[in-house]
Amino acid sequence: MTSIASLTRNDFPDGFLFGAATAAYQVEGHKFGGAGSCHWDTFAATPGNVLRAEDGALACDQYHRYEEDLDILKAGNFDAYRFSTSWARVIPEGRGAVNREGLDYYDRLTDAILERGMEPHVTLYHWELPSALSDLGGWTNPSIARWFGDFVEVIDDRIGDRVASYATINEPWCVSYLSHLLGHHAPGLRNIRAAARSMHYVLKAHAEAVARLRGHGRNNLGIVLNFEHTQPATDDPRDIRAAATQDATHNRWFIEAIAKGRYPTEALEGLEPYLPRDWQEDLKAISRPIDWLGINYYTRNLVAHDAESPWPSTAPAAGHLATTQMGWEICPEGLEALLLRLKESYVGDLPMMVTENGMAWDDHVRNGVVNDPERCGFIRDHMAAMQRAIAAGVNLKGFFYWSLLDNYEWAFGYERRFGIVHVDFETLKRTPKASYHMLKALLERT
Ligand code: IFM
Repeated sequence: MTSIASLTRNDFPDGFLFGAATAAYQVEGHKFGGAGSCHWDTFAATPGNVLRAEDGALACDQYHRYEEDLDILKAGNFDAYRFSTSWARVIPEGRGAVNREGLDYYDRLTDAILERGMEPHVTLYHWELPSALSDLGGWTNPSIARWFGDFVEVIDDRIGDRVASYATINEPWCVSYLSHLLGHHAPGLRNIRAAARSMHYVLKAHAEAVARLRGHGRNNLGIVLNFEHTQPATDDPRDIRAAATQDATHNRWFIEAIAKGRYPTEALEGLEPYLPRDWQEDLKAISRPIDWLGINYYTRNLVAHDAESPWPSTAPAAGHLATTQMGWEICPEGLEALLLRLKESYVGDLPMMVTENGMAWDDHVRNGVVNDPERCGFIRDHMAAMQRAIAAGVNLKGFFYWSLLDNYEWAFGYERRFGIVHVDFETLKRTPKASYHMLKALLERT
């Protein structure tokens, strides 16, 4: 196998796709183009939720600067752009009237990607729920599946003829558990009943989207799940059990429902009392076949038992690995293990793509350049991990770096920089970082 330092595009299978990803609210500039209020606007406006109460009103202004961003991506020798469509931009009230300007934007963006010889990979929901739907309970309302299906059809009617792949939902764990039990993301609830319901309804919404898009004849449908490498903090059986519980709620809940039509017992232990009545009846639809699986992977998590806390009685424990600006441990071996686990236990030879992987760092422009050797190493190490998984038989078809641009990192505002392209949030000037130039060289076709 090639050494990490000399990896190139040629070390991956023919047709392996290299791209970069962003998401609507994080880059577009939500105040432009007639978008409606979304639950991140109000979450950010609530004291204490978001660093400096920053929101996505301006973000990177990709709404006006998408051509510049796509030129940068193309010049970096990338094959594909992963972007998301904002529900609140396209249907400002969540249901009913469509904002033509919003749809026109995604139409222009899709064409601009294709004109540059790249592939558009679309995520239909990446978190900007229209406030009008949030008022009705958002992801805890059983009707959300139907509302989402209607939105998805509006998008597909306009750009579906040119989309390379669709992901229905980005990171259902974040949409539900992180946002309704841990309260870190909009709508900021800390309520186990809301969490259990949203964990079920987000999967129903996924299933509804798959059904509607199949009805339109689409065969490029997937979902993007976020996984961590979960390990017990010690050999103590209580820590081992805590890690198994966290693995079940974080890593297994969504893939097990989709791939096997069931929820893990270790998660049902705490969540079943709060699931909606007759939840079992939905699992057949939830497990209807998809065409590919998207994997977001960033870190390992050590888990300890917390006797003070009610179920799931887990607490994070400190590890010894190097960390990113997010405090996340860097663990490429976890990605390799995850890809093998998914193949062996869940999806077999179903095509998979790493739809997000990357790191935040406190990057600065100095003398017109940004040196980010830590990120260069991170990318190479994770590429080597993917390569090992491919050599072991994993049907991995692509890799998208998160993110093309520094952008709105949710509760951390604009402080955490994940981009391979630096953004000055005063002037919005883009400066490709050393990691961008490294990838450009690595991806050059020879
Ligand atoms: O910025 C986020 C993205 O929106 C979803 N996946 C994780 C990224 C880094 O936290």
